[in-house]
Amino acid sequence: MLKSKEYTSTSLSQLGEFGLIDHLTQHIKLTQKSTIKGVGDDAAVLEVKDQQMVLTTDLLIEGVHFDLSYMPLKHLGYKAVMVNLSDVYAMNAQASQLTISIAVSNRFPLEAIEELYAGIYLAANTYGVDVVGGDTTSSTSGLLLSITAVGHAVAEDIVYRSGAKPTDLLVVTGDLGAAYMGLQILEREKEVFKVNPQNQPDLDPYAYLIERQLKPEARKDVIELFKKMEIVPTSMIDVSDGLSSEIMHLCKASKVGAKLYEEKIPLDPAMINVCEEFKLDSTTITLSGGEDYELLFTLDQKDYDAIKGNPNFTVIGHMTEEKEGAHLITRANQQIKLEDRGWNSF
Ligand code: TPS
Repeated sequence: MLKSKEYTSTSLSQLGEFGLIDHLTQHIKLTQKSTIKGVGDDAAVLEVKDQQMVLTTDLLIEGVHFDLSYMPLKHLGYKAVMVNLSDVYAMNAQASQLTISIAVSNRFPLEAIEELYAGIYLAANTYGVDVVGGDTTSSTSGLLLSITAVGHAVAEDIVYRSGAKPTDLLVVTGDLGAAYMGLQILEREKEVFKVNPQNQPDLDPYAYLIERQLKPEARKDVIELFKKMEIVPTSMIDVSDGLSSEIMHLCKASKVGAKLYEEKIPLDPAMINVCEEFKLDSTTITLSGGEDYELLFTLDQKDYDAIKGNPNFTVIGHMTEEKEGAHLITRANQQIKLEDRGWNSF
């Protein structure tokens, strides 16, 4: 029998997800003329004829990213598409095509897989993208779902993580932390919730939070707003791992610092209530919870008038010189160094 190789042990949890990515990509040298930039943004950017194409992929694993005891398969399909579209929108690009690959054990009957795909197709139709391919195979360890999304934009519109300037405003869409608190409720109840089809979150104090966890929406509307308002953020990222690590990514890529004001972080009242119920600090949850799939971006101050008063946007801070580092300014006016303590796969 073939024996697996013995490895000297460096633990992945010591490295962390981003340490592992840096390690595995450190020697990449781009050889294709069509590749605009290397690994490091929400999506890769390629030049195809005169268009810029963006390309991103995400892998979702049962037991790591989702728990089928409360995640209905239709929602899983929908959410898996959102996770990918959010990465395309984070580049300020329009999404156009998807490929869907699944590995599935024979514990799932056809009807279950049909439900998964009903969610995938619902998301694709709602967001105007085509499913154009994929792969289907068997699995001995539950369900694995890998989606690749393709998008496009003209070169001037593409937004990387690296364009923030020291005086730019730091802006976020929507509200934060609700998806994580939805997860806490679902983990507590461990039963299948049905998201209210009539979208009436006030009927149930938890409905909004559960919906944010089970049926997130990617912010295509925001990308369209940018176009209408004729503004292009200087840098952008989606909030999938938590505000803290996303801000750190922008700072690192742009070589700037940041000041984030605790009192400005947008919270839904239901999120605040449930944090109290769970005795959790709402700011900590927004910093490290993740899965909000909102857009975090930096904006030149001259563009402030365009977003002023628009309920989609909240200015939560501003960028600074790199040497000042990234800090949270608390309600008590204390300055706390931001740490990269978001969701980490390892
Ligand atoms: C059962 N979770 C899953 S993916 C993710 C987070 C915070 C962020 C992005 O992941 N366990 C269960 N369900 C969940 N929703 C979570 C954990 C939380 P990646 O960096 O792998 O793309």
